[in-house]
Amino acid sequence: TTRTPLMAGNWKMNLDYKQGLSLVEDLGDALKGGDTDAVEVAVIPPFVDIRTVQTAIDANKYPIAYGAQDLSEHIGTGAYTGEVSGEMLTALGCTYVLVGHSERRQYHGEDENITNAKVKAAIAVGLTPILCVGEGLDERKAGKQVEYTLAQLEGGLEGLSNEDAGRVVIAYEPVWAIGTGEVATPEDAQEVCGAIRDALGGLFDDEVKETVRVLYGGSVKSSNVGEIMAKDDVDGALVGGASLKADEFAKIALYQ
Ligand code: G2H
Repeated sequence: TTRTPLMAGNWKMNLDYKQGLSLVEDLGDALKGGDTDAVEVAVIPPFVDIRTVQTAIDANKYPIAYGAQDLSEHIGTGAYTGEVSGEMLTALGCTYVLVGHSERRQYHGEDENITNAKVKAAIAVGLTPILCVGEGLDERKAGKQVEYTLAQLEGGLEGLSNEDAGRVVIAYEPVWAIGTGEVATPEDAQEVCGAIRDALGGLFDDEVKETVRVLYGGSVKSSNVGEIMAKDDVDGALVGGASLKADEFAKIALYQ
C-alpha cells in the first residue's frame, strides 16, 4: 500500500515534563540511523509535557511528530474550566490528538456524541484525530467485535465530509487487550481492521477507504509488532506501556 505507517506512543498519565524530556531525547537518539522516512513516529504525552517535547524536537530536528491525548469539544475560547482547546494544541505544533480512547469512554463517560464532537473540533483546527474504537471482552466472547466496533466508527465519524474523513486516523484497540499483556492475534487484528476499511468505503468514497490509516493498539511490543504490521489492513500501531522505554519504542517504530 501507499499508506505511510504511523507508530504512535500514547504515554497516558505517565512522565512529568522532565521525564518526558529525557524520553524524547533518548528516543531521538535511538531512532538515529533507522529508516525514519518509511514510517511516521509520534509521541502523545500528557498536556503539561507538550511544550517541553516540542522544544526538544524542534531544537534537535528529531523525526518525531507529537500530539495530545484529548481536547475539548468546545471550539474557540470560553468558560470551560480545566479544558484544553484544539487551537491551543495547534499553537504548540501538535499534529495529532487521540479521541475516544477506551479509557476516556470508560472512566470519563465519553459517549458517541462527545467523541463525534471532538473529532469535529479537531478537524476544525487542522489537527488529525486518531479515533479509537474497539470491543470489550463481552462483545468479543459473543462474536460481536466487528458489529460493535463499526457502530463506534460510524458514531465517531457521523456528519463528516469525504474530505474530512480522509484526514482521520482510526485506531482499533480491543479493550480486553489493553495493558493486560493479552494481544489479539494478527488475524484478530486484521479481521476488524479490514472490516473498518470496508466500512469506510461504505460510509465515504473509495479514496477515504484507501487512504485512511487504521492502526492496531493493545499490548504492542517489539516482539509482536512485525507480525501485526504484516497484515494488509494494519497501517501502524498505537502503543501504550511499551512506548515509555526509548529503546523498545524505537524498535517497535522501526519494525522493518
Ligand atoms: C492501548 C495501548 C495504547 P497498551 O490503550 O493506547 O496501550 O499498549 O499499554 O496496551
